[in-house]
Amino acid sequence: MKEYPSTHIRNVAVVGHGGSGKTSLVDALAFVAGSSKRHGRIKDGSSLTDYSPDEIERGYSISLALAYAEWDGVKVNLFDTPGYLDFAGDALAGVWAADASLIVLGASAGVETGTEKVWEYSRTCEHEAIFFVSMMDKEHADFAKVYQQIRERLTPKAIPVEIPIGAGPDFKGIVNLITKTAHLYKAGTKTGEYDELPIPKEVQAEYEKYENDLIETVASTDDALVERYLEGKEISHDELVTAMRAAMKRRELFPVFCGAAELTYGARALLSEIVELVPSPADNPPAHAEKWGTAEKLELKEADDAPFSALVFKTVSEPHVGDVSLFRIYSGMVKNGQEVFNPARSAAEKLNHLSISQGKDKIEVDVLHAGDVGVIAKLRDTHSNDTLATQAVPVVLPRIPFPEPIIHVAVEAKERGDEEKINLGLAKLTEEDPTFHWEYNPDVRQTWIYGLGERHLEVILGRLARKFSVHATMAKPKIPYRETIKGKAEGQGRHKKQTGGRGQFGDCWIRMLPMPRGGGYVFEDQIVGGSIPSKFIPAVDRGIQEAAVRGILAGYPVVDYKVQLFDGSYHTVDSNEMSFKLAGILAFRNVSPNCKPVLLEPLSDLEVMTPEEYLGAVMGDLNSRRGQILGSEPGEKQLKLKAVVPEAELYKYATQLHSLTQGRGTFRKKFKGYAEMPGEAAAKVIEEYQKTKKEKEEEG
Ligand SMILES: Nc1nc2c(ncn2[C@@H]2O[C@H](COP(=O)(O)OP(=O)(O)O)[C@@H](O)[C@H]2O)c(=O)[nH]1
Ligand SMILES: [Mg+2]
Repeated sequence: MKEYPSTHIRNVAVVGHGGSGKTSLVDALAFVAGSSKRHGRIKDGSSLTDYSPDEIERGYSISLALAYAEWDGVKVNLFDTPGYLDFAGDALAGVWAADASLIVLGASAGVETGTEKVWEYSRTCEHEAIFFVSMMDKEHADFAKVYQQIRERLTPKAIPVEIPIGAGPDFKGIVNLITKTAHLYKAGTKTGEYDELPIPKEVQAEYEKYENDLIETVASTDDALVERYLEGKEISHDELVTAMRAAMKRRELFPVFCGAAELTYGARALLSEIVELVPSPADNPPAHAEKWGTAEKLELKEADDAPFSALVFKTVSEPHVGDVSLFRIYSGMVKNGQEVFNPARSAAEKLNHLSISQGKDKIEVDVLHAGDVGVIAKLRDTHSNDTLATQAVPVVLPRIPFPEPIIHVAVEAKERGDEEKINLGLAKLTEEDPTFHWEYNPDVRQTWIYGLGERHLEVILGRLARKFSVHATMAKPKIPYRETIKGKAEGQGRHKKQTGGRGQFGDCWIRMLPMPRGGGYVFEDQIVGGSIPSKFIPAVDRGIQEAAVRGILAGYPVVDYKVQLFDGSYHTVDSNEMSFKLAGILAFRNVSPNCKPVLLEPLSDLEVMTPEEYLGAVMGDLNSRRGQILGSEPGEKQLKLKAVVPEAELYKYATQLHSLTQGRGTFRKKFKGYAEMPGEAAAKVIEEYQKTKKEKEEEG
């Protein structure tokens, strides 16, 4: 493997909606460059970057994967990312760790939800973006339409640099507006070879229009050029490219290219454009880092002579290898076998078998320079989003702001007794996937897993099975209802038992009153004249709390109430703590049903983003989920609808919203608090509880 200095590296994240042709494009780029020896294909499971068993089985990308193409003496690192929102964390990680986004669109599908999402990511990371309209050979391919959609839904600053010759089955080449030449593909070419020709007559008119647009757009980003343009003077190829590079850097211009990746059409031209237009790491401004454990800020030059720093942007577990860390060097260089330091975990790590990745193949290298991307297996204490640095300069880099999980389900062990193993496995999996969380919910005695979508959680359970050999299934999460009281009542709890020798005796009188929501539990000792000796009073309190855990109506913990202990009696010989605790339990059971008990349910604040045309459907659906709509406001491109919805009604909401909005709606959810449950819904929960209770009793 050749050694590539920072100036000869390009880092490009290949992003876009699922099925837009990203993985096929990465394959084509690596293959036509000769860096990958065979042209892998999605169809037969041989693709370069979709190599995990999960991906081959499903036929789409799940994990961020790396490949490279060597072109014109430059190594183009390609980050193939998944398109489905369930795996958006990996798309963000790819965009974050690269220097430019190559946004792939299908020529018939155009801009889709996933395209909007990755566009947002490229904006977050403030780096260059290039559009590639692929699948020009497909039925209904329409370059002009897709370009129009990019302008309307993403950015008016997009501008074609290539246009197709023909479309669908007639797609045969591309015209490059900068070089003013046409590439006509040799039918049946396996490596994207073409004849370079003058502009064919059939696209002459179109060419003139697009070329004019391009020059005008580029010129308008540069004061000196625009003057010359208006005077009608010629603008040279080099001037155009220099101005384009500068405008792309400021995100004032986004070039559009086209082709058909699966046929390798357009792959060679695209590589040349990437090498020419995308900045090398050496062009980047310094990385901002912080000295570990201090507030001291450091600026690290992306150069070999700066202290070493790298971010682990992804951890994957690979069969036969174990955990593999993908990292991007932000400053300094690193040698095979070198010891580095993970400051946040105070761990020294040895970079044995330092490698780069061509899909599943790992190619060992002696050295990696500033800005390059590497892989390393079996780091001991390093996880996704950790920084690797040196003992001498222990810095941490900014962390990737991974999206928060939006859905949760319960998991159940397929085999009894596996619960502990499942929880251990889940804990390990959160280390490799920051968009995945888990917790044990003691209220409902279930393990909950949180993720970005159902597919995401299915994949997690698949990994659990493969990596930890435990099998779990998804179940509906139980709702942690609560109970409370709305009225005031008083009464007695009296425990008396006479068994031969020493008996048991405890007797108390309590009053129960409601507290405001969130007010918690309050116990007031109002005993005067020692009707209960003070040493037994805490026992009454404990008894009440113990009884309250088991509820009044449906077995859920009772919250937000006050108990006043105002009278009682005792026996000098038979009274003890246990008796008074039992008296407390009895008092609670006697009095609480007379205090107008009600069920409380958790509510969530919901923010739904939807295109306006689906607003009616989304609101109707929320109404049927007992949602309270607070209003809607215009967002940047979509409407933002705010509502408060009971958690019990939000099971599988992500799937429903997806189908209501043709995949374009998204939502965020936050726990709001507890509120009284309406009678009808509450009655169902109580009925359910009575039913299971009866079943249990019958079982004995
Ligand atoms: N006709 C045609 N099909 C393509 C092209 N590129 C990809 N495909 C097919 O489209 C599907 C999705 O491609 P893939 O590369 O997995 O898309 P990704 O999800 O964006 O990575 C696969 O079945 C590919 O075989 C293309 O240029 N032309
Ligand atoms: Mg893919």
